[in-house]
Amino acid sequence: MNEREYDERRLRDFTAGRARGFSRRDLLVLAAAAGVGATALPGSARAASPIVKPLPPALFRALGTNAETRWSSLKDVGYYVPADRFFVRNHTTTPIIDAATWSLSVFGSGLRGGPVSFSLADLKRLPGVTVPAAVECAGNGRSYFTSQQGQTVSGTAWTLGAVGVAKWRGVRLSTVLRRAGLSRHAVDVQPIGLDANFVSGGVDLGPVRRPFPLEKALDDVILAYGMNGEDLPADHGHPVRVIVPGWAGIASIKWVGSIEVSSEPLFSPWNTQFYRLFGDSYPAAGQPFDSQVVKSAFELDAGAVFEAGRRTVLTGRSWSAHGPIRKVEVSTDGGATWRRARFYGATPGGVWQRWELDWKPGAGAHELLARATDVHGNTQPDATVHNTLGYLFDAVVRVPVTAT
Ligand SMILES: Nc1nc2c(c(=O)[nH]1)N[C@H]1C(S)=C(S)[C@@H](COP(=O)(O)O)O[C@H]1N2
Ligand SMILES: [Mo]
Repeated sequence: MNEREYDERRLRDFTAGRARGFSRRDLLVLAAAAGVGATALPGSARAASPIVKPLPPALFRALGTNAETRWSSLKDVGYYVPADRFFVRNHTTTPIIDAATWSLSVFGSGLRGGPVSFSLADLKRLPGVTVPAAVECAGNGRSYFTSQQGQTVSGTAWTLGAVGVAKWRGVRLSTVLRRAGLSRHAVDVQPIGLDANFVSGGVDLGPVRRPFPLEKALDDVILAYGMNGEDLPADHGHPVRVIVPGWAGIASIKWVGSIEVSSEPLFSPWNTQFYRLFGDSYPAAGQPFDSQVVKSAFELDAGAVFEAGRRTVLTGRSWSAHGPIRKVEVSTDGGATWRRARFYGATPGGVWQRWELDWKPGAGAHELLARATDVHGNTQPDATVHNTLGYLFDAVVRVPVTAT
């Protein structure tokens, strides 16, 4: 089952009042109780800054509690994005969690018995897997709704730096759920973060959490304790996070402390209020969304300056949640003419494709465009249909550069 089918089924349940965990009534009650503050969580101290790692301007653009990777910092970097430049998307603040005392509680009506707890050592004793996967914010590229399409959207004004591919080390969620004693009646799984509750418009929405179906949980989801051969860093979910390959980044809950396994559908504000397409082109209750869309980025920053008349090599990457990239076309003249980019490098897991193109710019202003197509024929349009929360911007991005 894909994310869209699942979301659509659950939306019908939710609007029909068949919601446990977070119903429409809960939403109204919460809205009425505006002003409730964030609840302190035991065992997780807040750091002074929302992000623990250094954010040098050569590697990141800081955006409130978040930071996006500068694409120029990925030039000459391998397939995987090193942790020192991997984007951070925090609803609140990175919590500092002691791995020695941390434990994961698996609980709920979808288990045969009561809650089962796992220490980090318990998880590391189970068979391990290493999985190349992207984490990409569903709002990646959001700022282009405004700058390219003149539309109003709300949310973090990412350019294209809210994506990264890493080699995640961990244990399959299926292994952990089976150990915990999965019942035949289990349908939904919802990991819950240990970071502070998220408060939106004065309403305490509780801990960051989002459900997915058991089918996905048993397919390719992992509980990761390693990233690119190191322990998971604080900002990316230390000691353990969920990785849900191909799904919107919000599914990959960081600092996971518990996982509910339910015999009934589960809901959270992160699949009813957020991470849904709202706007003139969509149903009033919002349209659930599928996995991430096709995107391309040059490994440079807007406004980059080249030497006029000198041959250079433009590089970039393209990716699609639906499968490997088949071709990438690049324009250096604002979309008037297109050339096929050359692919290079290994592509473990087919998560993204690196490419390059020779270019000898004349003096003056130029506009660079890259358009990818995946093996299923999904490609990038000239414009993305507007949605108010600015998700899933898949249109071709126009990058201004100059040569002098
Ligand atoms: N507990 C928790 N998990 C979370 C989040 C969060 O704020 N809290 N943000 C989510 C979102 S919206 C995204 S896009 C990814 C970002 O992962 P990263 O910060 O490791 O890049 O984490 C997801 N998991
Ligand atoms: Mo996100």
